[in-house]
Amino acid sequence: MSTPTADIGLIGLAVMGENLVLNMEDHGFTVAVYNRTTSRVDEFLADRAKGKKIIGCHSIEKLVASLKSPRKIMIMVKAGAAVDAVIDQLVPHLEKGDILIDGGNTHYPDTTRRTRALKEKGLQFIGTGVSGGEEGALKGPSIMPGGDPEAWPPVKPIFQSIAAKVDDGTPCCDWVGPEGAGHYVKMVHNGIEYGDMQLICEAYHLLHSLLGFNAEALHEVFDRWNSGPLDSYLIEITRDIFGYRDPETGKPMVDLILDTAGQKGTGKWTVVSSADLGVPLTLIAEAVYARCLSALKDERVRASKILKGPADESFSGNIQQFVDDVEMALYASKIMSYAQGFALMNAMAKESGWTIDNGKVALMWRGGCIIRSAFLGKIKEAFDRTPDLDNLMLDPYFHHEIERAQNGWRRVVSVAVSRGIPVPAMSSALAYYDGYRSDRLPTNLLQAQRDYFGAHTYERIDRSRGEFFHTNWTGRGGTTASTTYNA
Ligand code: 2AM
Repeated sequence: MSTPTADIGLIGLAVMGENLVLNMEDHGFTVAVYNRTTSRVDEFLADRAKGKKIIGCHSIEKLVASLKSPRKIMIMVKAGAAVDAVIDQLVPHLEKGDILIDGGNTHYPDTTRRTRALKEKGLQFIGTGVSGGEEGALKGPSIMPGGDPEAWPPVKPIFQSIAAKVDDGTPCCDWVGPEGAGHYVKMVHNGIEYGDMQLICEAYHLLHSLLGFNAEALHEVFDRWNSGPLDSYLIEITRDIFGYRDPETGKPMVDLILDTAGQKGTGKWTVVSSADLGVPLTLIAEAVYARCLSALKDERVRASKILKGPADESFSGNIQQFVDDVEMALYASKIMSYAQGFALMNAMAKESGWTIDNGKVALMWRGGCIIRSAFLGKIKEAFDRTPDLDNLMLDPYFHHEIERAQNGWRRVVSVAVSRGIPVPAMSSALAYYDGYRSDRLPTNLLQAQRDYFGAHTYERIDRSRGEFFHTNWTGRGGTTASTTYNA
């Protein structure tokens, strides 16, 4: 058999897989490729891979035999059972020290399970988030690898060379942490993406429905916002969407699109994890539920004929001031969303015994991925100043920014409430802010209620923490506290 020449192998030639292969080849790596339906391999070799250092393989054996040692094989197949199936096919052909990399949108517990199982077989596993869509995969994605740390040094030069780069050339790819940490961070990235998109949609709703801005005016507003603190990929594409007209009808395309959203599950996973860990992730949760509500299209159409809103749904005020206020509401809410997302990652790291460096994560998200923005550069700076920052809001830069934005933010939420425009993400973000900055919440009453009906006990403000009390509120119940009950 000839000497193996490939630096890395890739299995799964759907668009993301193909684009990653071309990106790797473009950076000087020889890539061996395999796909279950082998005609895909031939089509790829005859078309986009033609004349490149790409070795087409019709079997797993051939792929493995083409690879230099330690073998590095990236799996880009459908998340779930397909990944396990491919791993099972590969394992008998591998040697100790070989490295498998799952680059799909895998749920992080699966990555933890696979990392442990392969370690027992002497194999090294990486589960990596890859963000940036098809174009990112080709030109420079954000890459978030986690798993077996021993696997990282051999993979690092390949991943860091194909990743997006920030202005000073730093790659948007670094080691995230052990086990499922990489896929966890990618999941939170997707949750934050849900939040960012929902906030933009709420801003659009206000400007369009309340102020009557058409697509052309919206295009201008988003163009302006893109040169301020909201400067980001999502604001930029939103601007371009408003500028796009349907070639058939000549109407703004956005006006012709049905208002029901789909979702693949990563937003939901993020919210479920936040509930498991007891970390408020209110804005992303609202973003997930806003999609669910949008999907009830027929029900909403029926309800719209029955349920009345406020008598006055018009806007009376300074339009330019309100547009600026909406920008500030979007900005401040976005700060809340990222504050919650990073707090969630802190909690998960603590729970799992992982170390997740928030500054590195911000840098990985700074370029290449869907949520890339100038704002993430500021977040990186905040974590550089205080690596163990409890909450982004406490960083001096961000707390000044919130101060600057909050009057506009409050005006927008109150106008939206009084005029009947739903702004679930902006308003829940504000409630989180007001809750987080409260030294006393009404939870004293909640504790009294819990103690009243369930003898769940409470602590007192005039006694030391950790001392628990129970009151016989009615004079009828016993004095026994339900100390074993902990909900
Ligand atoms: P296919 O072309 O043979 O369908 C995205 O669906 C990618 O995942 C495709 O490359 C697809 O291969 C691959 N894929 C899906 N399920 C698979 C499985 N069980 N085994 C191997 N590859 C799979």
